[in-house]
Amino acid sequence: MRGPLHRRRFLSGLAAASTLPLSGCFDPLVANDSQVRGVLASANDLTYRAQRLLLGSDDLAREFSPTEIRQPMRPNGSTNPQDEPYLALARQDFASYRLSITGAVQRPLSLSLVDLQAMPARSQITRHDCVEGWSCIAEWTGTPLGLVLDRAGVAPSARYVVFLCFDTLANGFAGPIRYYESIDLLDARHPQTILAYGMNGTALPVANGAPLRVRVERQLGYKMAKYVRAIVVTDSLVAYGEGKGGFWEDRGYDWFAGI
Ligand SMILES: Nc1nc2c(c(=O)[nH]1)N[C@H]1C(S)=C(S)[C@@H](COP(=O)(O)O)O[C@H]1N2
Ligand SMILES: [Mo]
Repeated sequence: MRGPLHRRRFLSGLAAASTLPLSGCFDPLVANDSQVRGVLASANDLTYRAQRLLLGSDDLAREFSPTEIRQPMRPNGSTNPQDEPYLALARQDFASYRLSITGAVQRPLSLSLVDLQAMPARSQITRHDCVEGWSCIAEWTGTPLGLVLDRAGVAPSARYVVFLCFDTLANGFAGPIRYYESIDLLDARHPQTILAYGMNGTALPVANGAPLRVRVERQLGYKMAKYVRAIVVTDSLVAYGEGKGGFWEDRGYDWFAGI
């Protein structure tokens, strides 16, 4: 059972959305050219520093009213992971799911959905902007990531939070790779950054990242990891993927995808 949201999930017409035609975030900049990469990397660094200067760390993304919910919440990227560990959990409606929180923390954690739902929850109606140029508005419910981090006790040396996902994506030249993402601790502790288990009053649908996905409301869609299986707190991103901090970042997208 996935908590009080569970009984309402079938009332939602959202399941139909998973049959919509899908497209990935295909990137014309996949160039391996190191010069292109170097320019992108320094531009990214500039963007990050400029935006960090301009954005107060607690400025909120706009929140909408229930009548403004713009649906369907179009599923994108992975929408139906076929990885066996994921399928095994899904078959039991994620009853034995555990989120692990490890790395630079004083108390590594392993939390069930019930554990997460027993913590204070936050709901917010926000706009999701995909880098491909479409957006949706949905209500998200989940546990503030900051509370989970406090429970684990983040070490002073830590700078980033890495999200490791269940879903494997095909990747032409380097073989299949699991989706992953990362954000800095400022965004991780932002009041609207939540580990969402609910969407529009129902349990989070598989297409949108069940059982748990990240909402980082001031950033683009690809930052919002779905199918999160583990969180690692760290001072460096080099050990993950190709070292750029995320599946799409490794393919040329900005790490700091502020909107
Ligand atoms: N694990 C995982 N998370 C992911 C993706 C993915 O393919 N796998 N796609 C990203 C992209 S590009 C977008 S726009 C959003 C889509 O979220 P949605 O399916 O709820 O619309 O999820 C992001 N998080
Ligand atoms: Mo996206």
